Amino acid sequence: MKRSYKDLIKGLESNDRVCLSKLISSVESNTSSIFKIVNSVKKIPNKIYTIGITGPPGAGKSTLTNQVIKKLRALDLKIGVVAIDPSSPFTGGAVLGDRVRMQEHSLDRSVFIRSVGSRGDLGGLSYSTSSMIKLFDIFGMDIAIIETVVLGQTELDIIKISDSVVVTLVPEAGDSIQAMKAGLMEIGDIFIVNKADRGGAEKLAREIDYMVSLKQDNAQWKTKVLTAQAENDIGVDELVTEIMSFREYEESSGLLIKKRNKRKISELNTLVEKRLRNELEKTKETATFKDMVIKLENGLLEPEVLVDKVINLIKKNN
Ligand SMILES: Nc1nc2c(ncn2[C@@H]2O[C@H](COP(=O)(O)OP(=O)(O)O)[C@@H](O)[C@H]2O)c(=O)[nH]1
Ligand SMILES: [Mg+2]
Repeated sequence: MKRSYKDLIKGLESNDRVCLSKLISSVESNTSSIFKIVNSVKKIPNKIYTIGITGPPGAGKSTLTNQVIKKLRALDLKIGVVAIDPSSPFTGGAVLGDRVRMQEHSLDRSVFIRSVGSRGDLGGLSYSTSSMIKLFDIFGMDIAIIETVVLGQTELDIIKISDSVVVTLVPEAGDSIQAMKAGLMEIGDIFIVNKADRGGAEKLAREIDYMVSLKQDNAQWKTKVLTAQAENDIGVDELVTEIMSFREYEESSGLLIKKRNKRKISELNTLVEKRLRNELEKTKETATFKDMVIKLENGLLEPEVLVDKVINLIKKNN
């Protein structure tokens, strides 16, 4: 039997994983379904803390995410993961890789992992990811992890949803340059040079440390650059400790509230703009609007005069 939205939302609020899964699919396939959900829940807890793990493809983000989940589970935290690879299609190897690398948590009732492929529309993807985090929050998760590739400026929006951003790099030639080009140097709160077993990690870590220090003379938070071997569980404890201390800093300094409020305002702006554009499109179909266009074309009315009339028409139609 198909369950109604009302039932699904009730289930979500009472910790039903099937309902969480169904609602996640629903915001994934139709971004506007989050409106119905948010409007029907009693309260959004706003308790979840979001960690973004990003970097170039193959840097070991999924391996690292898997290890971080393990450490957080040891602290008895409930975790929701969204693993995104915008550069590969849904059935691509990367998504499969994510699944395989995080499979050990598939039986853990306190971990929920969703892999998301590309739909080509990064704006939509960042919106549906933020909706998924809201669902995790309502469900009662403590931590959300977003794993995503960043190759250029356009992917940065997805990671900006995070409360802290971990940039993962590897000691391969050119990685630091790529990080700079993609804007990763600006968004990282913590940097981690993975695959330290290959050598060259310390050197890259020092380079990044230097680059980060250049833009950080007066900052209260000193961005750390760590090295790790995700595969061998080396350096992951240090990473988790660092994430926790960054969170503490954000909370005690008021930075977290400031960041979240800024995000809410920008989300509101985007939603209002989108809604207004839709309303305008609808209004354009009305006879009154078409009549105005004819008058405009015949030189009977000027655009400056019509603006207010169009606005009034939109208002009247609502
Ligand atoms: N040598 C080495 N390989 C690693 C390490 N961590 C991950 N890998 C490997 O790097 C490859 C890509 O890892 P994956 O986690 O899928 O990277 P992602 O694309 O960034 O998510 C896999 O074959 C991993 O086994 C590490 O510390 N050292
Ligand atoms: Mg991955």
